Amino acid sequence: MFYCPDVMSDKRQRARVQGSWAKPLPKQPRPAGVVPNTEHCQIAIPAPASWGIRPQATCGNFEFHQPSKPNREVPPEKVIDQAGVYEISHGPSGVSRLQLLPGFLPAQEADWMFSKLLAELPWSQKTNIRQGEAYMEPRLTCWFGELPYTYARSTMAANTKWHPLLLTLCEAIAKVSGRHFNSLLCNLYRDGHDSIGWHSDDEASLGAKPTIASLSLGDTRVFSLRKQPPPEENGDYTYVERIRVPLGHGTLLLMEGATQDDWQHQVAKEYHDRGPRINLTFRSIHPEPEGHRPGTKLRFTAKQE
Ligand SMILES: O=C(O)CCC(=O)C(=O)O
Repeated sequence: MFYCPDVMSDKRQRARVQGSWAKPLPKQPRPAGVVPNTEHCQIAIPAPASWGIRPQATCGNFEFHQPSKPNREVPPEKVIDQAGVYEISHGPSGVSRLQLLPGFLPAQEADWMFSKLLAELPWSQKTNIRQGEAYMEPRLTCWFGELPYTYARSTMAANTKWHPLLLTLCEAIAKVSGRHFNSLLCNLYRDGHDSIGWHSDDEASLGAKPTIASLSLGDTRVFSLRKQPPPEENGDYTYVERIRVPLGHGTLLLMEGATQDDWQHQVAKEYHDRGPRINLTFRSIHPEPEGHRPGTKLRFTAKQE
């Protein structure tokens, strides 16, 4: 900021302060940071040197210095919507990998499977605990597996009675992924207002570097991922990388490697018309070590609904 006082403005200033044509103001000590230059201008030196502007010898002759702290840009969100294998990050925990297979189920097969599972699975609304408060999940779920599954301080009892269609799907997915799954969490999003908050599937019972196979049926919803921020960001996700993966009818998504260590995922609410959607997430659950609290996270990321 700089300004050029002249006689008139000096008079105006005196008038405003003390009445018409008052005596000149006594000379004020110069405020810190204001230096007269050789012409009629004064330069107010901004206090922090990091702003990058330095006083110059003559008025109107400024040199721009790049601020020492460059502006940070929020990385643009990436979109994955084509079939393929994507290494989304390489970090100390290893490679995080997504495999997307749109059309894993042909549309007609996906249609009748969706209707059957919607009608025949034992859907219910689970109550979770967050910060000591109970809340209902904004979606319906059911669980199949030899072992109970605990997350968000609430346990889904073991349920060994698999629907025959789910057993067929589990085998088909094991074949394409080369992985064995012993458990399945089913989610039913009744409309766009149902959702699942940011979380990682990193409960100790899933073991290290779990592969999660996610099959979608029904209306398309956006599956979003965001990278875990480095420790110096203190849990601030503002500048992290983000990816969106639209998951349509019959699409299979595999999350592999360090994805659950280094990324979180969610299906956010959508406020325009969305029809029902079923998501089946096949996992492998292991008994938790003796003395280990069920449902404990490998890191402390709880689902935020
Ligand atoms: O509905 C989806 O696509 C994601 C489900 C999910 O994140 C989960 O079950 O942990």
